[in-house]
Amino acid sequence: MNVKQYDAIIIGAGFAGLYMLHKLRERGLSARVLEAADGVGGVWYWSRYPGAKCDSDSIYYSFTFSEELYKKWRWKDRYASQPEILQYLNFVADELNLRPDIQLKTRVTKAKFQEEAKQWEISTDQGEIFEAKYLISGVGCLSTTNIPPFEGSESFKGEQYHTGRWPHDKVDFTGKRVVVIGNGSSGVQTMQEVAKEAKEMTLLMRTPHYVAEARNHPLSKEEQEQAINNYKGIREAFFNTPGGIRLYTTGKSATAFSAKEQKEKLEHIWETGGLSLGSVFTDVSANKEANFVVSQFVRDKIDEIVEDRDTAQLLHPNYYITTKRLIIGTNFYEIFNEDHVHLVSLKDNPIERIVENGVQLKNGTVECDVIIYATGYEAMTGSLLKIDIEGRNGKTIQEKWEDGRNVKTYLGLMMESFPNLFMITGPQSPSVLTNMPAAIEQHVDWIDQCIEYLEEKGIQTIEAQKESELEWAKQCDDLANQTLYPYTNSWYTGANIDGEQRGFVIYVGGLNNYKAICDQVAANDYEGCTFE
Ligand code: N01
Repeated sequence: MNVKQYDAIIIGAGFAGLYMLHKLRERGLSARVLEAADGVGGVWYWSRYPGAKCDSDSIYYSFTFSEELYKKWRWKDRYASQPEILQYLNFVADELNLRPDIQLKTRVTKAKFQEEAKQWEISTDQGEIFEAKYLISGVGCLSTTNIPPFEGSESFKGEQYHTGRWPHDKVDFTGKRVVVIGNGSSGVQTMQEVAKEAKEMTLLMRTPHYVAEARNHPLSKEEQEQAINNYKGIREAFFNTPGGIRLYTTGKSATAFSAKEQKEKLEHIWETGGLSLGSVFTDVSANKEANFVVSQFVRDKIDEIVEDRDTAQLLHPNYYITTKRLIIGTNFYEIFNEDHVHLVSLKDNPIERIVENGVQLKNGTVECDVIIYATGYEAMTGSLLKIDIEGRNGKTIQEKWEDGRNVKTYLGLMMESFPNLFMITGPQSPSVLTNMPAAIEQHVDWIDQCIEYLEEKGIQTIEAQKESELEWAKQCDDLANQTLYPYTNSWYTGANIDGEQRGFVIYVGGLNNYKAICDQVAANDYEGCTFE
């Protein structure tokens, strides 16, 4: 078999893979991106559901590593829609002339570390074999879709879609009865659009969630120019804020304000829109009292907006706000005032099976023509675990992480027994708690500098030490335990899949602090790692 040799193989052509490729090529290394889809874009290639948008302000949802590149692009709206983000990533691929080194329609199925040659052998679903010194994962945190194993789904006579694998052609809901399962970010955005067309729309809701107002709007020419002129400020926010983005904050604990002042601050955020309900007070995610103030504010808003008292009550979330990803929507709660929109709580009336004409619940069947699964992802670890990755001594990543139940990494970047394997925004890094392009740039820059170090010193492999993994896991746990996050079952903990807590696999200390730690590790000659 013809084995293709590269310095580095990068998995995935989303934000992460594109920037990694650019950096390694600038360094003079031969690198190839292998991408399963037939276009670049990563999650933004697949998530084409109606209304799909990013909830980071678009002016921050861009690469900042190149001032020239940043200044060449103009975002149309405050929150960029999926087609626009896909357009942006295609623009980046063209501007940086990345396409010659991106191989589409190629899924990596297996990667095996070869002890003697000290390199990775990578196999694809196209029957190809690649060999490379470095293997870099840009598979993303939210790319492997979760479709709950409801019995009978094959018997359904209508149409079925998952938000994360939406067809390229428009789906027409006119005159149809639509059931939506799931009300996370994807479900909320989808429902706002589907409700405009469908004859009937029913949400089957397992957990009510907090939905803040987005206040999306087209960016004026002045706003676009302001962003361009503020390039340095935006880049500065990437690496000097906890979330890689400037959000509104009072800089004080909720307890520093009277009840009236708290309400005024929260009203201001509701009116200006966005994710700042989580940042308005410094202790929303850490202090139960502060958290209650903000969560009660949203429950009160629901009561103000939703006319039917029972429906409003069912929509009341009761977990600590921000411990599941805060959702932003546009007049989301308002749709439940429309006669053709229905809400069914699954709490005491769970889904039993899918039948040929709808979804059978404990208390009866909801008949429909279309089922939309907005049921999320096997988050954080799912996409890596799907690849058969074998490190030293035949040890697989599934074994190392006990099928995702006991994740062990160093800085979320590397693993013991898996030399020269780097993860961009891997588990135990800040990743999904940040503006993703910021986290991605930080990781790619760090990996690139690490590779420079190895190449300059003629080192063949770098690998995390077991002890550094244990210490890192403890540091992540200790930080998480100072917050309210571990109190809630969510995709942050893996509990969205089977209800089983698997541990909190995100570094919650903020991207700014995390970057300082990573930089220190590099400055100390990659302490915590071993070399060969
Ligand atoms: O997925 P989710 P998502 N029976 O996991 C329900 C990013 N994103 O695709 O809460 C019934 O949040 C589940 O119920 P519960 C963003 O980071 C960003 O919406 O587990 N219901 C929940 O309601 C986001 O957080 C953007 O009880 C079931 C829903 O399905 C992340 O992606 C847009 C079920 C899943 O919600 C994931 O969002 C879209 C079952 N068996 C996505 N299993 C923006 O930038 C699951 N559910 C705006």
